[in-house]
Amino acid sequence: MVMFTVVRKETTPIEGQKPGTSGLRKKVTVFKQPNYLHNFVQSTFNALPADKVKGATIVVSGDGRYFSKDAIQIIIKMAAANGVKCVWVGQNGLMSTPAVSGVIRERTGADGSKATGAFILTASHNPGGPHEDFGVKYNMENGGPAPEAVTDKIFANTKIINEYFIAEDLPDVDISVTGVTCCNGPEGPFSVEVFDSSVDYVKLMKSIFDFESIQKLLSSPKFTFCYDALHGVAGAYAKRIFVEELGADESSLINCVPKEDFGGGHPDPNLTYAKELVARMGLGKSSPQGELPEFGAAADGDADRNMILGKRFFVTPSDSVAIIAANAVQSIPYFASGLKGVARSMPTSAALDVVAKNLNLKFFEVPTGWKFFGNLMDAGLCSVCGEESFGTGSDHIREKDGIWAVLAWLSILAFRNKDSLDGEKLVTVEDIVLQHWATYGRHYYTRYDYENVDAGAAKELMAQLVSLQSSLSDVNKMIKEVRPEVADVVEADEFEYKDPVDGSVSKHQGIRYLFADGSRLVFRLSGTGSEGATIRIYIEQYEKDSSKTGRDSQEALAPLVDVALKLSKMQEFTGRSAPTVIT
Ligand code: G16
Repeated sequence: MVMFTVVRKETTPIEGQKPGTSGLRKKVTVFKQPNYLHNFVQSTFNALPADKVKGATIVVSGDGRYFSKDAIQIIIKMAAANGVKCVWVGQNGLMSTPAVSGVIRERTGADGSKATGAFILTASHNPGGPHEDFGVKYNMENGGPAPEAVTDKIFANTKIINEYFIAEDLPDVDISVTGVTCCNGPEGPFSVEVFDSSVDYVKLMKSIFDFESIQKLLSSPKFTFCYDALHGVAGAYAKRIFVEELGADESSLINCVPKEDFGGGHPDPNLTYAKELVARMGLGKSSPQGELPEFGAAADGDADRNMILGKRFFVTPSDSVAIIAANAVQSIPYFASGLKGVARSMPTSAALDVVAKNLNLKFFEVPTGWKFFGNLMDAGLCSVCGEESFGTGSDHIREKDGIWAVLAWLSILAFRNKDSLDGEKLVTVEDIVLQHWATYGRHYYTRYDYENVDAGAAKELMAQLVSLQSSLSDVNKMIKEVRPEVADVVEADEFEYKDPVDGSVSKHQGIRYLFADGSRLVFRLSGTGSEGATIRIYIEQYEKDSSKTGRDSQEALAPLVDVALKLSKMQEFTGRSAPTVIT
């Protein structure tokens, strides 16, 4: 058996290792700097309780982006040197973020152990490759992202670190084949188990959804389907689930081979970056040849995000979570006994609020960041949650789950069509959304992103928006100058959240302007970029009158957009005359 020794290496703090909304995300060139990854990993080990490291089992895997394979070997060696007993790795280093969460919660190792946490190597929807992004985040024993108390501690540790530990003489583990590699170190046995995580994930999905009814839908000649993994890790699960388990045609899958650089694309499932799917679904500029698929969906790099499309129809993520919540009990066996509650992030539209009110469900509004949902779920307060940023999920794990969201929609479609599969016409995605609006009203919604803006300018813009909040009469005067038809602002603040479970308080979670007619403008700086700053403007307007819910959303929201640009002085501060992405 291989023996290894532990080496103590001296190091010095490296600036800028503050985890963002979801882990530390930087350019690969930054991560490759001497000791950069080592410092962050050691700072993480030092931030955890000793028993979650010494003698523990941890998961190390990710979306397979460039630099993952090197990073996995480094983390295995550092784990061994820090007294971890076993490291679980997905075959070829691949494991989607939701699959990692499921593995932590559900899997039992060959030696009967359970994992206490995971290093997830991903920068999510950011591009990959030698000059693009890499990322590391740590998930806890509940399967969810480390809470702020832990990420703050990790950051504090990065500022004082002076040593790290590594088993330099431990040979690289072949992560391309499944199996267990055992070795011995100064503190006893250490092993690395490589396995195919799609087996565990399929089992989990089968315990939630009625695969038989989805299979019936997919086998109907009237139902056509298209899934785009944008060359992210979702591809590793899509074939197993959609083709092998549910009988979809292999041609339904596009870009489903995971690639280190996502095929040179931007693995972000939105109308701008999921170009091929958008064109296939008839939402592009030119009309595609032949019949359009009935249902389309895309995932991001680490497969926790999703975009849902119908034929020539886009479902906003805010509507998607509301529709899933409204239909979950009838359509998805996992929820048959009812929902414990629902939750959304603050900038997400209030479509879910209306469902919660109508169905008399507990409802929570949390800051942006999936970690905030975890506490609610652990306390049994929330079953379904979602975010405007293409994240939807449930308490089956503690991450958002892209494939789960697709299966949820397929379940709703299967339920709605259970008696019409042989009939004339299927109930479509668009039908379901229109019926939803007719029942609950429509929240017109759009998000404007200004990417890679000068960080100083972005800060000044935000500070200006905060100072403006001290005089609503000035604000309303400015609004009347640009768009007299827009309602008055009646309240303006910075969103602050007190976690109802542990009482922790998160401040400065977005600047809000709330209007008399229920419309909202929200301004935030993204916490997931790797360079410069990204300013997000979230624009929302509620329409209850069902004769007015069919407008084009950009047209309906144009007055509020003008107001947002005026209040923020966007062009003045950033020099930008248009956003980088509109969703
Ligand atoms: C992460 C978080 C989400 C958040 C999203 C965007 O997702 O888990 O909760 O909504 O970032 O955050 P921001 O607006 O700060 O960029 P992911 O998919 O990037 O891990």
